[in-house]
Amino acid sequence: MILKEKLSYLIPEWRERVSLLLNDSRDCKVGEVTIGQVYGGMRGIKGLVSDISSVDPNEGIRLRGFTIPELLELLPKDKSTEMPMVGGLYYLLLIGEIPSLDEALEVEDEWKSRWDIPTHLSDVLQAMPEDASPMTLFSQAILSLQGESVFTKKYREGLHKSEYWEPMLEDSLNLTAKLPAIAALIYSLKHRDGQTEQQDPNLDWSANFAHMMQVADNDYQDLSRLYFIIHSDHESGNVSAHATHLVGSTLADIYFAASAGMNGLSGPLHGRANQEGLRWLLGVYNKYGRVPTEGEITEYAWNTLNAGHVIPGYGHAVLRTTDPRFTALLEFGQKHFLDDEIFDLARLVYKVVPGVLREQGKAKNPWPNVDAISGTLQYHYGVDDCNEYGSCGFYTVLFGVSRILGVSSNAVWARAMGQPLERPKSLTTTVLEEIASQKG
Ligand code: HAX
Repeated sequence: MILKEKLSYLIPEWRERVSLLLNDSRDCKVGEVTIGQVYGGMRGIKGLVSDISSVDPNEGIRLRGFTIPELLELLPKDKSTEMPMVGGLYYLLLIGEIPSLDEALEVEDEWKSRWDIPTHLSDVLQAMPEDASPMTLFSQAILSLQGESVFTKKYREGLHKSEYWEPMLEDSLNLTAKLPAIAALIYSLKHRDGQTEQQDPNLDWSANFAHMMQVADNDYQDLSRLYFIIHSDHESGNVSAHATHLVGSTLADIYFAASAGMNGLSGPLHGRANQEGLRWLLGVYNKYGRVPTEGEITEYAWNTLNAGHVIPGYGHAVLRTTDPRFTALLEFGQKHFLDDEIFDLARLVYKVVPGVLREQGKAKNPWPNVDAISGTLQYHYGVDDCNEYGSCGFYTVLFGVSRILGVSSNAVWARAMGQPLERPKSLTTTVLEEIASQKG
């Protein structure tokens, strides 16, 4: 298998590189920690490693060194598609190089050989109560596959530490292969009759998802490719990535680790901001029964802030500029949607809300993140976040499908590099007060 071959070649070099770094410079300081950071969600503390992606506050995400526009141009595409294949992205995340078309297709084929979901998974999801959120189903679906973990089986058999990454790669491929079918099944259980289309071996991973979702417009295939590429990784300190890594650091397999990550993604300050973002837009729209004026949006935004709520989709813990993932989706919509009032509203909100947040003066970043717009694109194609019984969260499942590409790539490398159990130190407030008084 191509990924295993390439990784077998790369991993020894990386082990040597890191071992040299640690031997020569173990005590070299990378920063200092303030009491504000200890009490402030560890914002900005440099304490994690990822060579797979990094976020610059003023530029945004780079995946393996490539910006989003670069990825969309360089990753291999099939002749008839506007957006690249996600198989190529997964190759890039794992191997660190842009693949050839054949290499991307090999990953796609690898997924096809592993994409069947077991009957018990559907049974588990069907048994969930009606009001269970789609994210609950998603997390359960992942956990329900845990019994198949090759890593856990090999670990029990006594696998040598240096080989841990191999079954981790197997598990990651097995899990990622099944994600489109799992997401489509969840959608069908929540919004239709619980049945999904058969997967089509002539389609790539994302197009198969669009096919199983039964979205008639072919552009949805390209939106799916774009969506799954841009949400895949956002360095390692965000909650879904960090939770996955934290749980994985105990040598839990990818099913336990990714499920934990998805539980983290479900919060409204993180992945659920995509449903909150659309809900906020629909709230403004429904209040006026039309696309409101800039003045009306300003008033609505102030009402949100004055009620003690956040404006979903705006602000970020790291970014200090418009999120390039937002821009990529904006450009897609501008190209494909001639007439869509909710999408137009999201564009208008982008003109207004940064000024409101600046005037309020609290948010360090008044600019939109990806969640300010992503829901409008799903909504355009008739994919809903909530069903008629008020069970909401499908958009976050879509975010999760993509995020598992990133966290599983990181998990393979974490095993390859022997990253240890994560265990930072906590302090009492009394100790912090003592430190503060000593420093004067
Ligand atoms: N609306 C209103 N207030 C906001 C705000 C927003 N969009 N963004 C930040 N603030 C407020 C914070 O709540 C905080 O207020 P308090 O001092 O009263 O606690 C203050 O501004 C300073 O916050 P910050 O330092 O700028 O931001 P944080 O790093 O603490 O938080 C968040 C980053 C993303 C959580 C924050 O900007 C937010 O809540 N945004 C809205 C929710 C959202 O869009 N989340 C998705 C983020 C991207 C992501 O992870 N996607 O999955």
